[in-house]
Amino acid sequence: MTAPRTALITGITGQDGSYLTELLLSKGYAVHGVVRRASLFNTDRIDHLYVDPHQESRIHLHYGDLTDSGALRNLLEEVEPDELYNLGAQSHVRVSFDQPEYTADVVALGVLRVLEAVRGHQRRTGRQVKVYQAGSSEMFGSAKPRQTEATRFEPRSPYACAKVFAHYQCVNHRESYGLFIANGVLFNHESPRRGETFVTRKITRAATRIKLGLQEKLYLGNLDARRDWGFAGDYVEAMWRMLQADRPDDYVVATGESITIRAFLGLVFGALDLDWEALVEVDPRYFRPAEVDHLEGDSAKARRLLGWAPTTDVRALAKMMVESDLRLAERELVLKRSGHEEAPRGGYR
Ligand code: NAP
Ligand code: F7E
Repeated sequence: MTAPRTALITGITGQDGSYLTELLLSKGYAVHGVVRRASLFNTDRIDHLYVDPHQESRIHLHYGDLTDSGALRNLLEEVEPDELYNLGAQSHVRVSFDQPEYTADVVALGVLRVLEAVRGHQRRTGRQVKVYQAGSSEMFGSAKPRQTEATRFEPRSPYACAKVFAHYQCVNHRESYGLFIANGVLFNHESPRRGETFVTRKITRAATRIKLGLQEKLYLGNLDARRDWGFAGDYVEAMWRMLQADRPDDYVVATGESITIRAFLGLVFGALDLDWEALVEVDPRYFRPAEVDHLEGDSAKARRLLGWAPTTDVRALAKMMVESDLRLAERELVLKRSGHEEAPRGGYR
């Protein structure tokens, strides 16, 4: 019997980290994840997978941070992963304008720290560690759609600039040292586990709360941007496939369909028999110093070489998120009626 493969995931507590962990566990992997120390529990998305560390478990959590190269090096020595998925990031584009230096530290230099740790580990042990780097369609910025692997990067935010640095650093380590590093250039992907300050989840949370009388209005920024929204569960499958390929490469992962925020509002509020135009207001505080107007990806290469295809279009995605957030709002309503009202959490970005 062959030993189970071992994966190390940075960003395991995030949206993608949780879906990827489920996928890898279902394939028999032992999964190790890097968790940041926080003053409150921050493992909500993986708590259903995590078993008490005192029992036999295939998921193991370690404290670490992408700003701490010593901790990353030690983790590689301790875990000896076959595959490393680098998903950790300050991933909010608007916040990256407020915290550009921190964003660059984590999103750009953090990747360099991971790559150097992998290079050192491979040199010392002779073991290959395959690396997946979580690149983003934000790197395309103002480039004309449809964007492909051949499209020039024209980043429009500190986040996107940092991801471009990370992308080329990966290409450089691949070419200079022969490491197995795949860059995924993933377009927006969402789910019921999406962070509540990203626009799709902000909309499904608010619409379902409005439906149950828990909230009156929704305040948003630019409604005209177009995004190519897919389902996160499909996109982690593409990440895994990139590391099973014969050789490392770069791949665009997208559905190929884009719609505006307005159209997404129509899908979500329409599903709840609500008129979004009467319930949504534009608040300039959510505008960005520079906007990315239109992202729409062509994932023909991933479809051809990885056999990957999305299973969920934006309409099915909106429905899935509405159904999940409706259940959440219903629970909130029960709590409110029993006198346990929670203060609504409003992301100010
Ligand atoms: P997410 O939900 O924001 O999760 C980000 C993860 O990174 C969290 O686990 C977070 O930990 C962790 N993290 C943040 N700062 C860190 C640090 N200094 N050191 C170590 N870990 C850190 O993001 P996601 O949507 O799952 O996205 C996963 C990756 O794909 C990110 O790199 C993102 O930039 C990229 N990406 C996402 C999309 C998308 O549409 N979702 C598209 C393209 C690329 P905490 O839980 O403690 O905050
Ligand atoms: O914004 C507009 C906003 O924050 C989408 C990250 O996962 O995907 C994500 O980045 C659009 C933008 O995602 C609000 O101006 C309007 O045009 O949901 P978002 P994003 O910026 O596309 C990429 C691929 C990543 O890599 C990132 O990590 O929606 N918008 N009103 C708003 N956006 C937010 N957040 N909040 C609003 O109120």
